[in-house]
Amino acid sequence: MKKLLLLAVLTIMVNQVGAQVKYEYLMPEYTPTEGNLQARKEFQDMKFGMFIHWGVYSVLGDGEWVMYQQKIKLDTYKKLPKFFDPEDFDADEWVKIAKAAGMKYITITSRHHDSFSMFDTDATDYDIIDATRFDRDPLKELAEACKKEGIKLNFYYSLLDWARDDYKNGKKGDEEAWGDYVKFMKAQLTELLTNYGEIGCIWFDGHWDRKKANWNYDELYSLIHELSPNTLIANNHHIQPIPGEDIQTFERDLPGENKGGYSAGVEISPLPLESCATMAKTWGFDLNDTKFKTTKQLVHFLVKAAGKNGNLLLNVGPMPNGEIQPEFVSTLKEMGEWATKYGESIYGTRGGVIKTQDWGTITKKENTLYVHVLDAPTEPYIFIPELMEKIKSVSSFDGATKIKFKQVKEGIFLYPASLDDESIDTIFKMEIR
Ligand code: H79
Repeated sequence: MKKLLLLAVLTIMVNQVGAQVKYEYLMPEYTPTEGNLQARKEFQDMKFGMFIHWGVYSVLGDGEWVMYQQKIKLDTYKKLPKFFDPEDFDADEWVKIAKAAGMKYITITSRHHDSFSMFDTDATDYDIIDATRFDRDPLKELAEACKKEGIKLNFYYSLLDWARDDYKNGKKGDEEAWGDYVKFMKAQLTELLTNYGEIGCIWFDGHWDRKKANWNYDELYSLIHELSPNTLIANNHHIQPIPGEDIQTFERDLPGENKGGYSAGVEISPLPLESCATMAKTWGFDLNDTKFKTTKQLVHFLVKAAGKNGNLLLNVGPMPNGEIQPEFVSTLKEMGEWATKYGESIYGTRGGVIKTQDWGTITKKENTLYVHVLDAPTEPYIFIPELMEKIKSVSSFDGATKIKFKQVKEGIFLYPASLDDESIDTIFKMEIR
């Protein structure tokens, strides 16, 4: 318990929509283990993961915020588990879909804001084993399927809770209730980290519901790192990373762009970065959500994330019968076909070589820079600013065609014979010394 003596008050100043907000947390000093640092590298190498939002809300086909948005009373909402019987759920099938898409990890909601635990937990009866007739633990089945196929498994865990009295009363200032809630979360995190094999990451969400509360991250993070030092901690709190965290998240956003509107004033940290995005609009299954993003748009998101040194966690919200909807499956298949051909330019690369340009971006692996032309410029050349490294040669992606180039002090001009406007991504390889 020496660690507790090292407690230090950490103050984080964050600009949020123009106003300075001050958060104070009591945090232990955090020195990641060697294994944790290695896990961060492996996380960065993977680049592409599947986010899964699945809960009893899927029955209503109106997204994971349905309880809040349709103002459904808790007693009424609690009838939902009775209708949740996803007989077509097949963990092997989900893993197959993720793998075929080129995804290397899966992050699934173990418990979302509605408080319903999608795993076998002793900490509450409001869970899939005690409250549904399904009587199977999907996280267990998914853990086994992932292990078989070499896919890393991560758990999303909501801090915010719409059903528990201890959360509600704790929010109103009842410290004993808050203590009970923290105890509950610790019990569940212990289960999640001991009953499902090795877990790559715990992905928190919902902090923003109590922006100024003491979330007892010192206890939560210490517990996770003690139980499983290589498990990475991400917290989608939309503020600057807090000591103890291993990944910085960007919701509906590329690092540094704040297009989702959640990351105002948040700076990019040296931690591994991860953007999460939806394939249509909502996260949980939504029957009416048919504005599907195209394969091209999603590949561009993946490439741009990699160019900014980040991963893409792309979401599916499986249907109440347990299947992933066909529109998602077909787009993911096409993404996978792209990744099979061009994955070399994504997996294991690092970004941050140049700022994203109107035409695209660059990823880097050892002595190779991959120039991703996502939107062909109107000029007959590509201009790459900022790049000071000496270029040895430039070729087409397959190496078969040499590309003319000129290096000047402002940057590099590439002169490809032609640029295909229709192509998802025209990639050139530049060798540096
Ligand atoms: O788990 C997913 C979301 O449920 C959760 N984070 C991702 C990963 C989340 N998304 N947005 N938020 C949390 C912040 C809340 C946004 C809100 Fe709204 C705006 C709540 C009410 C207005 C959008 C519109 C969501 C519900 C209505």
